[in-house]
Amino acid sequence: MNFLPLPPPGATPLRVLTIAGSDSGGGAGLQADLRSMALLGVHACVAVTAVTMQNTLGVTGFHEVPDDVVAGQIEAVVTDIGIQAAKTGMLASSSIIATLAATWRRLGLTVPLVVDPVCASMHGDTLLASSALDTLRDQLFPLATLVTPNLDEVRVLLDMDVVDSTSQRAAAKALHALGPQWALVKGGHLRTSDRSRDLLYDGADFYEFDAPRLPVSDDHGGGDTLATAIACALAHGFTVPDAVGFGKRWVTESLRAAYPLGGGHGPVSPLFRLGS
Ligand code: PXL
Repeated sequence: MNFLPLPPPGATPLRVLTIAGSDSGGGAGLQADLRSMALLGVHACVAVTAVTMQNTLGVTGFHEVPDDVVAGQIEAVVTDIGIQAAKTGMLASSSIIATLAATWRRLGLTVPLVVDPVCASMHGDTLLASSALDTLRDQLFPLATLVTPNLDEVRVLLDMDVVDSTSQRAAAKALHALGPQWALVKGGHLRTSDRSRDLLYDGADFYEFDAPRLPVSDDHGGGDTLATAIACALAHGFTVPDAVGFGKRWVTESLRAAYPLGGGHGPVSPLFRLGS
């Protein structure tokens, strides 16, 4: 596959900020984001929102980072290092989301923002308080260049069940109506198809991204890896459809390279990029 161009040694790379939670097991969350960013030749900056206690079997709990510390990390990064794109993952609470939205506006940020609306882990453990859903929809979605829910998140956010391509289109329209410039409804969890079809919508046109459904149970961190690769491509100046196409290829190859770990679900692995 064609990768993003790597910066020559010694040259300052593009910078992408991940605003996300830590996964102690190293499979998902900001650890997944950092892996993909490094392998895509991007300098990763981080605003940690929460520290989860988890392994491959599940999340046993998490500690939220105070709102002012989340805001302080973002401000420290953008006022010195500068960023060309940002992405969000686990945001934990309503007040962290409100703080992020206010900080984004206060700093006058205009770079692309990819919002991966993480609500729960793959085991169903809560990563976002249900009281935070209104704040996410009302305050963060309107700031987003792109929102990337999976079908479980569509159900929680829109109260819609996606079962086929018609309902996937309806969900993309409903999601776009909440204010992001682009909406991507990921079809990977639609187990009735042997394809994984993601649908992108900008209020006018639909774009479909298709890949084979891989029989992989080690898929921890797949959504994070997709959103991160999209953010890195946007930092390079890709259009949103081209960035999503690149992200889809990146996560598909990372799924092929996923490895078993612990007693549960292992992570997708962008280490394929290093070759063998
Ligand atoms: O994959 C979504 C995700 C994001 N961030 C953190 C997570 C998970 C899933 O478990 O733990 C911290």
